[in-house]
Amino acid sequence: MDDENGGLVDFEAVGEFELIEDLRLNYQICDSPSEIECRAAVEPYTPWDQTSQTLQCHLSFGLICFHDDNHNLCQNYEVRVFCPCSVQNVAYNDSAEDELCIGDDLFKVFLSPIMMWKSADDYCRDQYSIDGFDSSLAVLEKQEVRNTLRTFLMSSTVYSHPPKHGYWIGCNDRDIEGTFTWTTGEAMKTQDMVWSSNNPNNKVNLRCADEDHDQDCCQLWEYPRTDPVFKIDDECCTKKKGFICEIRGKCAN
Ligand SMILES: [Ca+2]
Ligand SMILES: [Ca+2]
Ligand SMILES: [Ca+2]
Repeated sequence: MDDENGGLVDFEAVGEFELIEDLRLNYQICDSPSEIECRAAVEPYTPWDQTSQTLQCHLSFGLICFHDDNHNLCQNYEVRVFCPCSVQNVAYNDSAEDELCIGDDLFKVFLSPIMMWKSADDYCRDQYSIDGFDSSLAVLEKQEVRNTLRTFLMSSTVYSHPPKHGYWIGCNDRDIEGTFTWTTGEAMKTQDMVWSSNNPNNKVNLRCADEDHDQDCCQLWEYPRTDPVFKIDDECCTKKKGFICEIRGKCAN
């Protein structure tokens, strides 16, 4: 529930909610989980009941934190549930990925591990800039690339509903607000149709840990949630998401 368009009720204004019944909409969770773990995203090694905040964490409902109980701001919390061994418990393993060639370039789509934008770009460069190939988070300047990737995501039951509701791709406006550039350094041409409606909106959210708390990094966004079309959206760079790497020239010949 940490996305920007939560629904009809603005739950974010009231608190932080990670309800199991809501998580079931996007994650495969067994019918009878045996255990739950809650933790603050910024303090992952502190047990939830030893943080300075007042919240509830229970297997019967998930996690509830009201801003009113916490000086008007709950931290961002994460939950996970455990299932008995005989039951498949999670949909995403440590490196759920698929890949496809578009033209000469190879695109690798990662559901997990989820990472912040910069870490994801570093990962693409570190893992795949070998044998003379150049790699980074994916550049979607070409319409053919954009639409092939969107069609791939939309047509897959698993990839159409990624954890954290989007995939990092290789553009941002961190240097000059409102001017987006690709990871290759080339400018992103202004084409309204490539953006999700009402975006880029540079939405400010105090829970975004970035400087200015605004939105400077690009994702292919799972929106609308029921039938996502994966257009481009600007998002808080320090959120952790799946991502798409591009290895340029890998598919030539
Ligand atoms: Ca900014
Ligand atoms: Ca921005
Ligand atoms: Ca946005």
